[in-house]
Amino acid sequence: MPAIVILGAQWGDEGKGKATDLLATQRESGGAQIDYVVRTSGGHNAGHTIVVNGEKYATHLLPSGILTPGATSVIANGVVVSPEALFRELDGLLERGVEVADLVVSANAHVIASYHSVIDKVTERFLGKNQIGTTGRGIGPAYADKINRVGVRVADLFDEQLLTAKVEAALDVRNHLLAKVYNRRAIAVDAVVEELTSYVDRLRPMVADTSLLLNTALDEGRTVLFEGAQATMLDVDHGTYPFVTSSNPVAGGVCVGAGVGPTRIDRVIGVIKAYTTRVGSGPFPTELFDQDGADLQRIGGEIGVSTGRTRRCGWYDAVIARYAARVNGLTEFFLTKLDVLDTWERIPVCVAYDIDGVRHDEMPMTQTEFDRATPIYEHFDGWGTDISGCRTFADLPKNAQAYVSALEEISGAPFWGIGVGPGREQTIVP
Ligand code: 2SA
Ligand code: GDP
Ligand code: MG
Repeated sequence: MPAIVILGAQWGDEGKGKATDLLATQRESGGAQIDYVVRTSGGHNAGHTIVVNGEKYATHLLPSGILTPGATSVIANGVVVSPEALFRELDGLLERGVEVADLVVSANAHVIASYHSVIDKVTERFLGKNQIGTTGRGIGPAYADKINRVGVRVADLFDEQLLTAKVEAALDVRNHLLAKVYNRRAIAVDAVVEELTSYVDRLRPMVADTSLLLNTALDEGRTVLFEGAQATMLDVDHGTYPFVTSSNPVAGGVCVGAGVGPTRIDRVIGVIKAYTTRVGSGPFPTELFDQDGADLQRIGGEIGVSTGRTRRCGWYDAVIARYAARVNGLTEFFLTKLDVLDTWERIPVCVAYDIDGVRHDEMPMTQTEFDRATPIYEHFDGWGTDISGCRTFADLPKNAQAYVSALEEISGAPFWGIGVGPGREQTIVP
């Protein structure tokens, strides 16, 4: 299978890092031969956890494939790259003695400078109770510069004169806003240029035309894994706008973000938790405010990998699963964290929404309606045993099998794998 997309089917933190690592390392067990692991959207707002032999690693801007020797990691054009975050993360892995994979960065990727993060935080403060709950990493402001056509791209860093002109153009509007609206000091062009040029020597050997690289690799029959960041419900077009990130984490965004055509993609795997979580503001129909919510949060260890924020928790939402299957054209799901539900006697699953007394089996057309959606639940019997040692579907207790089969039937795509623990090996795959 030459081109595989892995993406988030809910609001993020579904276990994309684990799924990516699993596919990338199946090489050892004679499975998929992954040659490239590619990030195509977002930036260091992502937090992907991988547990190998009990040792925990978190990747943010780097693709999870950085931990797979032999696979090349690629940061493609659709990503917003903070050089500071990039090298901090790389150095963190090197200090831990990790054998990091080769890394290639697109010349066309846009750059995040420290002022983007300042603007992100100031804007959030200004929004007050309407704030998005961003990670404060400067993602939105960097994408805004890109769309406003005043962004700085990685290739610009190697020509100081050009870089200065571009930073000047970007800061012209920004400084006006900072002074007039936010009552803040102007950002100095020289300081930004100095900050960005301090990384060029280290960055230069990594920079390439990643669209050419990836298309050539696919022509040669190599396997490319596109690792999603954030998720479908955080997509700027298809998510819970405006409570979204500023990019397109859906499958279509992968093609734009990598310069690879849709006809080249063979599999699209949606990673989905056996319940739901969300970090940041915005509507969340199955959110729990009771002991069950607190228990899911505690047992699932639901804490943001990048910001340490507590994640909001709720039951599985099959309307969202079907929506994700549709807007991404999913060929399959990877269900994670089934083990977190081990201790519940009865497990509710949202099968449809009630909106103003009307049943909706599909995502409503508008966010105003979604905001008012209340879940219609079906209940399933729990299994009351530790399933973290199960390695085949037949190993699972009968009630766990029934729960998974019921989810599969109502979620819009077949289940390819099931996670029963954070470890690489704690997985049920065909
Ligand atoms: P931003 O910073 O502009 O992308 O924030 C906009 C919204 O997107 C959400 N978002 C995320 N949601 C879940 N996980 C993310 N990554 C980290 C993690 C988050 C963390 O893996 O845990 O550590 O807090 C992520 N990144 C962005 C964000 O919460 C806003 O709702
Ligand atoms: P990502 O952003 O989608 O890569 O997910 P995160 O790494 O932010 O959050 C997922 C969390 O769940 C991490 O702590 C993983 O180690 C953990 N995890 C992934 N799969 C499983 C699973 O099947 N069971 C359990 N218990 N934990 C899992
Ligand atoms: Mg995450």
